[in-house]
Amino acid sequence: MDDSLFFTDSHLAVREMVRAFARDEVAPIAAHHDETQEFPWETVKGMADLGLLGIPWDEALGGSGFDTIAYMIAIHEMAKVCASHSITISAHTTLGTSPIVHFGSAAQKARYVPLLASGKVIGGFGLTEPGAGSDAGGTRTTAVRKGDHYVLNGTKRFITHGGVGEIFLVTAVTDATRGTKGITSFILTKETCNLEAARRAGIGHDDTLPVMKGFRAGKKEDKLGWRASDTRELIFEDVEVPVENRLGEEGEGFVNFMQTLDAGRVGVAALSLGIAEGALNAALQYSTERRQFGQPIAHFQGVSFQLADMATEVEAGKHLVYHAAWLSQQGKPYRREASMAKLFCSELAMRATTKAVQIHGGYGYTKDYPVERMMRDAKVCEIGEGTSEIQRIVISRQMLKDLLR
Ligand code: COS
Repeated sequence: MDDSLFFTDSHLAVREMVRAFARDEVAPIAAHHDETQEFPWETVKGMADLGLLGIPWDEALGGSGFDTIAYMIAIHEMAKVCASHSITISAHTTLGTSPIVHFGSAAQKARYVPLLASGKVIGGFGLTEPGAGSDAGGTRTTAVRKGDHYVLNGTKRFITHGGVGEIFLVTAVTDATRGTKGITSFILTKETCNLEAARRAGIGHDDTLPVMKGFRAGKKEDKLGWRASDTRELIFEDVEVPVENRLGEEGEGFVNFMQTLDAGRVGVAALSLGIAEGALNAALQYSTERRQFGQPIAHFQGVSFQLADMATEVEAGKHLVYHAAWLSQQGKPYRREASMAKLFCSELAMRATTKAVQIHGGYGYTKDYPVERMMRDAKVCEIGEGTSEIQRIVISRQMLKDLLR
């Protein structure tokens, strides 16, 4: 894709900055954090210092004042090197901050967005529950109004930043008779689970945020991929949440969260594209160095055709991702395009990383090369923020709606 199709000089400057940080700071530690599952506080602090945790928000709110395309560039570039760092940017920004930016009151924006946009505090989004995954409307968490507060009870599952985060947007049922229109969203706060590491890194904690009694992180997931990203349960036991922490009106939570996921899906598409491109770059490089039968393996058509297929699909993925980001930036409808980009790029990430491991042969199956991590990191892209099956539902429903209009 020619850079000038979607990118300006300032986009290219963001790309160079993220590329350099990913190469110099993230690449050397990615395998270690994948192995240990430790949250990479130091490099997350580095990302915050570069403004990568608030890229699309106004400077008045503490953001970097860039646009959606710049934001997607950062996710894409970071994922070429480390998917866990990339999902930290995406989950924190779209899932953990954008609902406040888009649906919050002026007071809520002023209170929470500067903390999140600067990266001082890590944010998260609590939608998924043990019994409500693809069926997001099947939420069982309840919020009962009692005077000037609500009382929340329930459990969320697979929540990115569940342990390390302090600010969360969560859904709960306020009126069980109204289906998805009885779901409301709230802003909840707690203390990070690793205060010592947060203090050491100088990020991830704010003393002025209330620690809500009964709100805590649960079990940390031991995952196949995205292992440096913190994924946990969130547990609510009679948590008293002030009415001023309700996000929007009662009953608006489901639609607000669905709109948030539309944006999140472009982010996961950009992340998937980054993994695929990272795998392509690694395979291309390796195929020129590895010699068998007296020549570099890139000279065998069995290898070079696979590289050609990967490069063609990466190119197609770029058009889908940046077109969806451009539509969103222009304020045009983009739900269908977001799902198409997510569906194509997440499945591409699996195909490309599998091919990259194959091209590396036995070495690709070891931790001596990053492609095995990339292959593990790719799988969840077909699952998180809506499975491939859900994307097909969203796309086909939209097509039928357009036909019957
Ligand atoms: N933007 C705005 N409104 C939306 C919307 C969106 N993206 N998606 C749904 N809505 C609205 C619908 O228009 C409908 O409103 P009306 O009744 O006024 O028409 C309402 O929300 C309910 O929608 P729908 O009937 O389509 O809900 P379903 O229960 O059938 O669920 C799917 C729709 C399956 C698409 C939804 O549950 C979904 O996306 N599930 C996957 C959840 C997910 O991605 N989880 C991963 C979280 S990881 S962070």
